[in-house]
Amino acid sequence: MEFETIIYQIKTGVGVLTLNRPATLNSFNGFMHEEVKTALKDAKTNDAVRCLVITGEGRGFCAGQDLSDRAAKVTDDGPDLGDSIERYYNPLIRNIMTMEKPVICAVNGVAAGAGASIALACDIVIAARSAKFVQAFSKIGLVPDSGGTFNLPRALGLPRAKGLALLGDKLSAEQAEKWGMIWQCVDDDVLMEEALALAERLASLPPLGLAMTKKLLNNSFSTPLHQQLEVEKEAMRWLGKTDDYQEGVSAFTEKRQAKFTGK
Ligand code: T3D
Repeated sequence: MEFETIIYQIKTGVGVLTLNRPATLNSFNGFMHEEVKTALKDAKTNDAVRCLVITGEGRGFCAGQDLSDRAAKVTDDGPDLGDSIERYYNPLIRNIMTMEKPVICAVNGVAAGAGASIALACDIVIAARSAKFVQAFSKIGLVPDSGGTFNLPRALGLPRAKGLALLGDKLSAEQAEKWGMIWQCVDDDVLMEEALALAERLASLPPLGLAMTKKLLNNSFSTPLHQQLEVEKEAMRWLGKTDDYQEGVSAFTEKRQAKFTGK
């Protein structure tokens, strides 16, 4: 598929979506939102994609909204940012968090504003040692959007989420790993190699089980225990009848590599 503001490629079960507006640290304009939406739709529906990696071109991952689009006052009372959030950012986060496939964020450089929120919305975040996470919103009088106020305290707990969101300080990838906000921090030159290795591992695992695991974990913070136990039970009942469960058990007992089909 041909795009102008992103690169989207599929190889060995893995889709790689690269944000590609490096001159503005891959910040979002409306056109890039549309192209990302198209790529995410393909990743969601295309059987050739069993895991998606999102990364950025150049020295940044994503600096959130392109602020040059916001510099001019479009109306006397200012722009309707709620409209932009409803049209672009909220669907983007829903598309990532509800995709029935694992999404890895390979944070190659600074992730600021909605860029940081996108990383937090992904299932596994692996970051280059030089990368930074910045809750840039407070410096321009906004709130952490794109699920930031939801995912940041869940990843870090309230005290650290509040410190980062109110101060807008840069958080290094190393500190983010120490605090448990991301899965792993790796040397810059091996970031994509490591991200793709993780993605290929995930692409070879049973898709239905992974999709259900993601869903249950994402919902767990807003579900009471008795209900979560019921949901787990029903998931096990359903997954136990899949071909992939049979294949997994057979491969284990026969001491061979399993081959999962997603059925
Ligand atoms: O509006 C809506 O639709 C509502 C939704 C909002 C969602 C949001 O994301 S709000 C938050 C928007 N983002 C920011 O506030 C971040 C702004 N950027 C920064 O604070 C810094 O650039 C960084 C901390 C990300 C990186 O700093 P640094 O020193 O490494 O790089 P730099 O020199 O500031 O930036 C490099 C270039 O990218 C520079 O352009 P130049 O001077 O080389 O021509 C800079 O202007 C440009 N750039 C960086 N971020 C943005 C940007 N251009 C447009 N929009 C940006 N967000």
